[in-house]
Amino acid sequence: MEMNFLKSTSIPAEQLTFKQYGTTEKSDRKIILCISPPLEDVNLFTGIWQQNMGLLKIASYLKNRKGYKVYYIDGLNPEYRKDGSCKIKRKLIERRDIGGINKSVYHWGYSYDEIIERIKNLPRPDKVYMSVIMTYHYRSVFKITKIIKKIYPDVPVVIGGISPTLIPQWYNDWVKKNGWKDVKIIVGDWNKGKAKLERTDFELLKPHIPNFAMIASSYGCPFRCSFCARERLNCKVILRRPEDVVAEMKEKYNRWHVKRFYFIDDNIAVHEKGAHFEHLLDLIIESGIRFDCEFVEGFSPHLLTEKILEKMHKAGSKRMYFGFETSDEAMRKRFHKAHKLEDLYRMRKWAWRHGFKKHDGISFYTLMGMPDQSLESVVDSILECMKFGALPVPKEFTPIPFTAEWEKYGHLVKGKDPFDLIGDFYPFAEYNKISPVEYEKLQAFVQGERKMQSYSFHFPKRLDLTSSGLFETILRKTLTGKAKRRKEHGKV
Ligand code: B12
Ligand code: SF4
Repeated sequence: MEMNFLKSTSIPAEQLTFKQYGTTEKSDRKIILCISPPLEDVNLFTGIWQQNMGLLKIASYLKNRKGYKVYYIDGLNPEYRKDGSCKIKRKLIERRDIGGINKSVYHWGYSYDEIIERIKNLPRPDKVYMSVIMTYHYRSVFKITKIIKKIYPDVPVVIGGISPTLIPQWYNDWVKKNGWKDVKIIVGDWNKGKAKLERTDFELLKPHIPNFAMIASSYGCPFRCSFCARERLNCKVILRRPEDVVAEMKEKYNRWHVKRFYFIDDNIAVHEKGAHFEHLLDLIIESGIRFDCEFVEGFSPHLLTEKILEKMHKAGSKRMYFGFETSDEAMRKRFHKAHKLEDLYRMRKWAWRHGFKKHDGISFYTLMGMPDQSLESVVDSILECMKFGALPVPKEFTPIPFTAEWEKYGHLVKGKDPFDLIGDFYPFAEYNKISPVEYEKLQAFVQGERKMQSYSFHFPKRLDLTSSGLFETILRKTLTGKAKRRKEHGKV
């Protein structure tokens, strides 16, 4: 694949030399340039949860412990607003026809021209560090590496993070093809996981200081869900001292006015039989600061106790997230989910008792578009979430190497470009013989349902639930089946 992206930039490639760019500022300290790239994707979780925490922690470590001069470019260039929202600029770069539906692919964040500008306005680095999270976000890293190699041919580049850890071959083949000897692809943790204990230093993000922070008090989980790459990524359990986590929160609150924290622990309640989590919650409550804490990566419900739920709400958590995944018993077994449906019902009773709201107080992630997963099974899962009183959050499946699902189904996508495996493209729709249109109708139905519950009576216009389409027929059949079963069991 020939990268001709430089043609589209206004600065001619031959002008991209170190002599022209890079300020003359001299430093006796080692200079590291960290770049979190802009992203090419269909949908981004814009506004929230977009912080390359891995790279930011490494940058913070190098700056604060090693004393290096560190520059950090956040390629998404988020614009944080006073009302707590955030905007990320996007530009349409491609339209794809996915089985009859049009999907728009956007470039999110700085343009490559702007990245070049940013780089050239900083001192010449001794080393460049780059990191990327999602496997399918590799494209902008490739482009930026080419840019750096044009500007500074002799500056080593190190690329790490979750994406190269999961698809190292893809990266190594590309480095080899370009003949670079000093572009290194690193698999796994940086420096044996030391940076994971580090606080993120928002000074590095100046002048765009975020109005939220991603944070983790622990890494690792003993379970083995079939679609999750946790074992490859966080094979060791690493716990931060809760005192240090809360000290980081206070520091961010006092210095940067950050109140909102997104905890991304793999499975926070599993460590020390819940004592780690409880201790953390106690300290947050004792701090006396009204933080907003969201534990977005979900919990195993069987590990939660009533006491934990009560403390979570007191510690500023308004919403709970669970990996519900499916209502289908056979699928639940396939996923190796550790919890049972009764665990969720027990947890719900406590959650509602202690202040979590019905419907939008509990969110259930559910999987869709997996190979050998019927549409009936997905529809039933969504309806079960609604019946439960939870907000369904259907997640389009993206296959991940080093997982049990990949072992079984990876051959179906072997040799494909990781970019084409974005969940929004429904990579297994053809194999499942389900048109992407049906999955989109399901998403539209859920969105309409959500709006009805929380805001207004708006239903997606393109969805006519009386039509004879596959999704509509399955929805009606599942609803009738459920009503019949309820009647048989004597419930109205
Ligand atoms: C936080 C998170 C999110 C967040 C935000 C991600 C973000 N900031 O952009 C949210 C909730 C939005 C999210 C969404 C999704 N996520 Co997610 N997410 C994670 C999670 C839990 C943690 C990542 C993290 O920050 N870790 C903490 C930091 C400290 O660790 P780290 O990044 O690995 O960094 C270390 C090393 O990688 C290395 N390193 C990092 N950078 C560098 C650089 C250099 C130079 C070097 C040498 C080393 C190095 O050293 C670091 C310190 O030790 C991971 C799972 C996991 N446990 O890692 C899944 C994970 C990345 N997500 C995954 C998935 C599937 C998704 C979704 C597609 C789910 C869906 N179907 O909607 C969406 C897609 C969103 C999108 N389009 O961006 C998959 C990966 C999918 C893939 N194909 O790549 C993962 C692996 C979970 C899984 N199922 O196994 N996610
Ligand atoms: S419980 Fe969560 S973190 Fe643990 S293996 Fe399952 S999905 Fe991954």
